[in-house]
Amino acid sequence: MVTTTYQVQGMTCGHCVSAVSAEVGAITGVNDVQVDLATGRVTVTSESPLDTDAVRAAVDEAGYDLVDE
Ligand SMILES: [Cu+2]
Repeated sequence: MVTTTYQVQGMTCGHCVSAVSAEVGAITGVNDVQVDLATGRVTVTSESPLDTDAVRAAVDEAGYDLVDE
């Protein structure tokens, strides 16, 4: 298992958390998504390292932006 943390911009409420969780959770190989609304931190557990562009696309699909670190 691999755990990766991303920073997502624009989430303001529980609905935002649900949208991001659903989209990122739908990426192949993702087992778990934990979103901290207060900080915008999204912790993703997956079977193997994820393609950042795939995560970015999923976050974008949900309507938010992945922040480059
Ligand atoms: Cu919201």
